[in-house]
Amino acid sequence: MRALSPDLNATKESKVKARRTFFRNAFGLGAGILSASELTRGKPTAAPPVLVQTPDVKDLPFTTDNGVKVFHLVAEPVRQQLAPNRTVDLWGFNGSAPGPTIQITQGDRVRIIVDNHLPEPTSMHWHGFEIPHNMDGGPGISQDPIAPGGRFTYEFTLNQAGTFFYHSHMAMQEMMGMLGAFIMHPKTPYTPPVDKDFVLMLQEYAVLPNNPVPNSMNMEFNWLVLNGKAGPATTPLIVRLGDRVRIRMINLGMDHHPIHLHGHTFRTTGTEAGRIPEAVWIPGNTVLVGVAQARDIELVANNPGDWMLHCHLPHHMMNQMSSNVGPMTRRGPGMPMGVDMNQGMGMLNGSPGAPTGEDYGPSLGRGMGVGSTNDQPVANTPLSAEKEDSTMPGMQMDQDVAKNANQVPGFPQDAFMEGPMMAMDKMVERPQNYGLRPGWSGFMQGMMTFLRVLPPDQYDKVMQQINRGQPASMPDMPDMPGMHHPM
Ligand SMILES: [Cu+2]
Repeated sequence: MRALSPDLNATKESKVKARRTFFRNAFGLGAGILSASELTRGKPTAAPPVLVQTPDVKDLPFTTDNGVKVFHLVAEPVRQQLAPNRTVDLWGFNGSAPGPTIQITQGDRVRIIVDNHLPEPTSMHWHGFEIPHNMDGGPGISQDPIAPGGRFTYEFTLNQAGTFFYHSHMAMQEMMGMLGAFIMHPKTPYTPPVDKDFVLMLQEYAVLPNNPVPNSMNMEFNWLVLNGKAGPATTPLIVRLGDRVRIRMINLGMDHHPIHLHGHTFRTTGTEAGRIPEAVWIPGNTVLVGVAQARDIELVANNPGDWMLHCHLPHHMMNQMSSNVGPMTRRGPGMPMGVDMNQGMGMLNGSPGAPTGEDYGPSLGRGMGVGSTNDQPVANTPLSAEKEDSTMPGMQMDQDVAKNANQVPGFPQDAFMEGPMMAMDKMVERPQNYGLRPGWSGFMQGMMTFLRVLPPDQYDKVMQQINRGQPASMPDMPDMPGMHHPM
């Protein structure tokens, strides 16, 4: 039995070692290391596949038992920090949501032990796998649900290749985070080979203010995450100028996400069912990743810069969506409890007659009418300096707005969307962010990250820091030091 843990944050040396171990395991060799030429015998143009990197998510190690790769997944409640000062209670696997990434090679036989540490039954579905029906994880259909405290062992041979995923097949549990990537590397490597291969999982949560548990029934999502992190807490994808890059995106949620990359044209090269033949690769700079779908894109990173990679739905490029919940997102008196619908939820009417008036508690919902006379005073944040000071002590909030701003229909929009005025570079500091333009973090929210295409010297500098393992600092700080106005 040999444990494998390709730790992507490890030193270069240990990474090389892990990669060798991976290939040794992947190709079923107990001893000896195959050279690249041996691996690709008869295919001189093909290099061995690189392991995928899933920023902010670990890989799942495995052991081997008579040639079977054995994985162990634990379904459990997890605490997940989506962004500084926003830690929520999700359900996931092995300590995170999404759960750890599984990487295997086409042809592998795998055994996956699933333990249920949730307070209710669950199931594990292998999305798109061509496996026997009794391994499909359909609760009540192909098997009994896995009882709380129970275990189910799945075992099957995988002859497919591509970007796959696993998820709970209990619908509401999916919306609590229960997803993970399952990458099947092809037996014969794809051509052309890529230098970097990334996985991004797209999820969304509706989290009411002052409440750490997502409302899985809600249709309005205010936290949009990539690999469990919302911008600016997402970890950028780091590539060297000239690299060929693959980015695999997986969507499990209630919305489709048009993912847009700046500065490059890519080809869509794969779906949730595997590789698309090269003759029908589609060029684009935006790819729609629908619910339950995966899309692989590939590009040559030939344009240096810190390029935004993000969902283009405007509401998915924000955090908190405080427009609808007003001052309750702040540290104030908290959510009023035990009052009637009018007083407690602002559902009927009140003073000054705004359904989401400042005096009432929050509700997420459409049509709150930013720009109307009534809603202006409470649109996105308390607009008076006194109110602001009282609700956000310690926060520097210089507001660059015109003197007559309140007379302009439509005001406020982005100036008060918690973005431009709330840069937090220091709070999300990590090696991958090294050298970004000061104040950048005020403009990266929700389903947003970077593809950083770095010239060799900058690339080496960032990689040095990554290899040194400089820790990311994202503390929950009561007074939010480190926040600053970027202007
Ligand atoms: Cu989106």
